[in-house]
Amino acid sequence: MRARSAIVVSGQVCELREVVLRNKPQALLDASPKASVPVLVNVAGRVIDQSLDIMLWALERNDPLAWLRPAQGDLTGMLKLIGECDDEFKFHLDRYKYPQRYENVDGQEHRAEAGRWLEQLESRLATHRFLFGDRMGLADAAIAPFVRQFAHTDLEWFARQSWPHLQAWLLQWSESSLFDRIMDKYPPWEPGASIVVFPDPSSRLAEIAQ
Ligand SMILES: N[C@@H](CCC(=O)N[C@@H](CS)C(=O)NCC(=O)O)C(=O)O
Repeated sequence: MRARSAIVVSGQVCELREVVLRNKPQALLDASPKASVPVLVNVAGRVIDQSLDIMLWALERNDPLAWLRPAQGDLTGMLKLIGECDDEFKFHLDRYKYPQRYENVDGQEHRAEAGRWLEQLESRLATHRFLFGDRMGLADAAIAPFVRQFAHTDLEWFARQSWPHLQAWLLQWSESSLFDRIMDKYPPWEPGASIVVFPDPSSRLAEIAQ
């Protein structure tokens, strides 16, 4: 989702191969033995297998909405916050969402820990519409998918928390035209399948910029 958002915004055009994780195609394992998604193979054959690196690859090529140059702060600050999200917040999110996959884990404790991290997002969003100022940036696009997963684990509980700015930020993102584009569903790829172009060629950047 992260990677797709940056690909759409930067205007890169890719061949998309949808992967079902319980049935990973050999072509994925050949490209990246780590076998997690997303993986991007560029035209020179470089394999990029971290979603944040795919975002940076796309935006370094073309960044028309200045996602790498936030209205407040800088790229280093955004990368630091994204790093916290990927390490600390994601650790607790996984254990809140799937406590049964871990030994001796209390999902509610991890929800509370993850919630503490969200408090700082709430404070940031109390002063600006987005995490680094009044324009959407890399940090918003990289972090929102995980906050959405957290919210959807128990939507009623999430709605009861006094995080009005965070809730409004998440709603705004999930109602955006960019969100619609990146949530499009595709059939799983298999060898010999016809090429699927992403983003859909009818995509219009002007809509997304709103
Ligand atoms: N740090 C990686 C994490 C990627 C990751 O964990 N992807 C999950 C799906 S969202 C996955 O592919 N897991 C492998 C599996 O379940 O077999 C990134 O951001 O790209």
